[in-house]
Amino acid sequence: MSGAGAPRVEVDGRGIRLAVVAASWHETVMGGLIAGAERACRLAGAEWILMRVPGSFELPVVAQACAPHFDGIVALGVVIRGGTPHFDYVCDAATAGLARVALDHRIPVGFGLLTCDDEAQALDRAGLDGSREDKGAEAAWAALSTIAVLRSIPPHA
Ligand code: DLZ
Repeated sequence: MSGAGAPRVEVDGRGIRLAVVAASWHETVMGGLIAGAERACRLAGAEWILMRVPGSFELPVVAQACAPHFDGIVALGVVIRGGTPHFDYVCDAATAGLARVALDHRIPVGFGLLTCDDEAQALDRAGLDGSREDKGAEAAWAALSTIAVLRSIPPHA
């Protein structure tokens, strides 16, 4: 999937509280993703708290626990393909679990899970100096924008 065509979104996040739930594998990349999400929250005027989980597989359960208490979730993780099918199991479980949290709780979940063939691909998307993309910020903007869309739906539409 190409990152070309990503929208540049201006959002007003004042009064909004996000839970940024971040995995802990691949710490350099995670540092970039977290910094990007926090930068986006700060620019939008939103509040956030950061929660670290061990791996991407643990993102959904903590997102689920946060859902009743926040306006939106930003889920961040990096999974790098190895030589076994483990990659597919972790990616599928994290993706399906986060989508389920969003729908079950009707809460926006910014999807900042990088699923990469190697570390170079992940670094290129981490919002670090020299990265081409900033997926942590994109995930936070997506959550904030979707909160605004949900709030704009007329009650009797
Ligand atoms: C086990 C594992 C492996 C091999 N690779 C990654 C990875 O690249 N990224 C990541 O976020 N987590 C990885 N994990 C850990 C699993 O997500 C999970 O934390 C463990 O299986 C324990 O439940």
